[in-house]
Amino acid sequence: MALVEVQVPDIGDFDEVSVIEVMVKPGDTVKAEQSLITVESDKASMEIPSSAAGVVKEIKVAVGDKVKQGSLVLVLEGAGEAAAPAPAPAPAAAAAPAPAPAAAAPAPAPQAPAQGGGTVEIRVPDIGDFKDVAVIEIMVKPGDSIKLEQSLITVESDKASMEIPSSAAGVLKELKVKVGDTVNIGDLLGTVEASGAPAAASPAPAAAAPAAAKSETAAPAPAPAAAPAPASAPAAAHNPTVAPTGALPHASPSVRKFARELGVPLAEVKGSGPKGRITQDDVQGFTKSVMSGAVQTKAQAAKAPAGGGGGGGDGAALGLIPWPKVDFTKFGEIERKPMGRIKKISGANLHRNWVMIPHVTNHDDADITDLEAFRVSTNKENEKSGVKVTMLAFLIKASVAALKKFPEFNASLDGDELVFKKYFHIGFAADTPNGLVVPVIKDADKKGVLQISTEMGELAKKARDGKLGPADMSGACFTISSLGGIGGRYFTPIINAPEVAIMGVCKSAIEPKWDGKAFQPRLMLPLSLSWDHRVIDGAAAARFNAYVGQVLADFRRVML
Ligand code: CAO
Repeated sequence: MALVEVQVPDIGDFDEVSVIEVMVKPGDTVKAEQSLITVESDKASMEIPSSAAGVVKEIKVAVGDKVKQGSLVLVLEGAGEAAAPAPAPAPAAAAAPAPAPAAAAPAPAPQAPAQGGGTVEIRVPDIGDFKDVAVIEIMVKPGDSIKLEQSLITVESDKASMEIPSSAAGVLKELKVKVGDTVNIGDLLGTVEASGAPAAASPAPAAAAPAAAKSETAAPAPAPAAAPAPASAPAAAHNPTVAPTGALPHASPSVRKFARELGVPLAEVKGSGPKGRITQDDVQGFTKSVMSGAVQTKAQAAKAPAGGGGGGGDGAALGLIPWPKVDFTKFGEIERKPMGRIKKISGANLHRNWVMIPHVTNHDDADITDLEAFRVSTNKENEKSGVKVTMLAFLIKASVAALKKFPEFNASLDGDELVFKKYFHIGFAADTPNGLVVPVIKDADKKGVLQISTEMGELAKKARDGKLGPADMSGACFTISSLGGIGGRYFTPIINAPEVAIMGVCKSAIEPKWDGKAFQPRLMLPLSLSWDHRVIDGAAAARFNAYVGQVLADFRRVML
């Protein structure tokens, strides 16, 4: 198989440019003219296309390397097809240097009147084969003193962006373009009251940029003189490009360079410019926010302790506004205490679950009049044994019955698969002095209410004493969070991932219920079922809740 070396073609007047992105890897099949790497100078960036088709055998450059015309980019194997356009960039550019290099680095169009001062027209220089490029950024305003080659505007096509430099030094008198305009070679950008210096400086850009050299005689409209040239073939080799392609942030090369110098992760900066383009001000603003602690970079957030370090860190990663920083002492006396270990751990888990699971909560009521009477009489009978049965134990049994009837509630999401569990371990939220923990009653389907009550008592004590081990708290299929002993009507419990539902229970109360003839005082238990809408449908959730209610209303159903 033939091996083909792909080199950096003629990239204009750039001596050495940095590789900022490598777009292919060994083994990739590339087409002729497919972009391989992105290189960047301080004024422009461009994608370097492949001169042939084939399979990438070896990559000879890495991000950060400096390359120039002729540098070896990679070696292709089995190249056969369409090799013709490949070397084109270099020789073509050599033959007619004007078009392509200009696209890479727009050369200041020489302006005859610049000699010795006077008003100089600044026009769009040769920008390769790009037509109707949009002005996306204006970097100067009338009255500004500008230097020769200072960037005036940034233009952008769908593939490329570049800064257009001034062809003269002086004071900007007039600006003829605005953001959103489209421009072409030779279009008037503005006028400069030349300071006189450009006369001497003039030859510099000419020497630096072949485009300028070519049009030395053209006085008022030098750039259009070069216009026919861009139609020539090598343009593909000279796509100065930025954000719209690949994964690069939407910013001009100089802004990217600025961000790199400061170590700012540009991908995390929100652009305020057109189409979300990141400006130098955005980079500065981001830097200030990070320095003041109002914003964390993703790298900082990754290093921060679980829980998001005060609530602000994760917000930045989610693109949210910073967490409010308040000096509470301004309003009164305060005391600071570190968050406890359990609070930090449970907080981080709750936060993740709340953000990642699309929760819906259904509220319902269960008539537990008869069950409560049974519970009270059972407790009376068992007074001597010391085992006290609470409503929660019945709820655990009722939940098992509902999980059996609705298996998707006894499942977990694992990628594109649902894991259905054939076991029935039920967690219950327990309030402890140190925070919330969830011990688990294992195999609740195989245990009676008395045994469940006994185990719950033991686990709750262990929880309060801070003695629960990991085994006591793992393996739950479904969780019940009961605030019934405390109060409240309904709430929206957060699902304990990777479970897909949780039952919240509040305090029962006697309510008048219509039996068809009269209102009857019934003991009603409020149920709040939160469920993962990725796994469970609303109708199933309503049925599940109703079924739990039916079981609690007539506990004989548990045996069904
Ligand atoms: N309605 C009315 N009264 C209720 C009730 C309900 N739904 N649930 C319990 N009660 C009563 C009990 O009957 C008991 O009364 P008596 O002392 O007169 O018999 C009293 O409230 C206290 O019950 P308890 O709370 O000790 O027992 P429990 O089995 O209901 O709960 C436990 C045990 C460990 C779950 C509980 O102590 C607890 O920690 N609850 C808080 C859970 C929590 O924080 N959840 C929120 C998590 S955030 O999502």
